[in-house]
Amino acid sequence: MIIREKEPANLEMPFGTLDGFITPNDRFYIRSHFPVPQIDRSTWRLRLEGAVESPLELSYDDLCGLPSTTIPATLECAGNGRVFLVPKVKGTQWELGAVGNAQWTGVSLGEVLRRAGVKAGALEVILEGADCGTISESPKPAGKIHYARSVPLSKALEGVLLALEMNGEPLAPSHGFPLRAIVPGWFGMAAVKWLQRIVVTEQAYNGYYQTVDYAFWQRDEAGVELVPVTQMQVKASIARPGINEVIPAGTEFKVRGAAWTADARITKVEMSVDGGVTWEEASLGEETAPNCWQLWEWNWKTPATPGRCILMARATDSRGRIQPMERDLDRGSYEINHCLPIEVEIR
Ligand SMILES: Nc1nc2c(c(=O)[nH]1)N[C@H]1C(S)=C(S)[C@@H](COP(=O)(O)O)O[C@H]1N2
Ligand SMILES: [Mo]
Repeated sequence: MIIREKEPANLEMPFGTLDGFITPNDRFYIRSHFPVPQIDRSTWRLRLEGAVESPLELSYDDLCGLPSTTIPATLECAGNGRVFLVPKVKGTQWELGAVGNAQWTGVSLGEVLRRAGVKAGALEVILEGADCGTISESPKPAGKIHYARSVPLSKALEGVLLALEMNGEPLAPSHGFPLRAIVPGWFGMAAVKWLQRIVVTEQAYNGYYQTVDYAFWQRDEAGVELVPVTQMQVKASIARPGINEVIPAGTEFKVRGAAWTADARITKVEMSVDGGVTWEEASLGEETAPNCWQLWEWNWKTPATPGRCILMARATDSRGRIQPMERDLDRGSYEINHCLPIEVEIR
């Protein structure tokens, strides 16, 4: 793993090691804002409160006793690829490896909400982690805050998982033990780790991590609005070759990577070796699942003459969304899905 920050641990998967549909736990990126909270499984409780008929308090064993499901889902940090942005923006300088795909096992959030009985006026569900700390840059609240994010009630009732296990093992402390949320199709920031409290609210939630942090500018009839980052954007990423890799001239090289989107299928991945002038279609891997990446590969006949070469991948999804060539500046330091140039050397 590549260390982007030592404490709290922010670790990136060396993306060139991508070699299967499922990312092994020890190669799954870690993104934490605060130190890992100390949690004792036997005294830990998940509280569910707010606009519900009967608030709940569930222990680890209570959750293990509820009906369980397993779903694969890809998590991508909303800042993945940030190191490619020019001029440089603040935030963890991820290269390509702040993304992974795992099997998540746990209880549906909808199931737990139905047990508590959601009141008629409910609008959103806030997910709060046990981790907390102070924010260093303004604007910032005074003192310590917990990491928290919300999802709309409709999403919370359908398709959010309260995960106890990752790839068949109890969650590691760094990945949110004992319990985390998985919001398939959304960027990683929604997948709140170390869950301790779920609050059903009748108002839109405007917490730190969806207003000041993890928000971007959206343009519509209303003008320009600051909105929370939610869905992952269509994207193909090149795992091999790596940046500045030296590749023999006049040979065949297997270019490999992964592509993903949200609430749609990847229908096409194209490759360009001339900086985006001409494109050729890559072949897509067999393994697919909703809101998961899909592996792809493309056989490259490398140039006969030595020199520099710029590779780019471009994904299209079943909703007709195509990766843009240019960076959308309204997205600030998030949602980096324009075609990224991977420069290599032919020798
Ligand atoms: N409680 C809590 N949950 C959190 C975070 C955090 O700092 N605290 N980081 C979020 C972000 S920004 C990402 S990208 C994912 C990363 O999950 P991972 O560390 O298991 O890969 O967790 C999310 N959940
Ligand atoms: Mo993230």
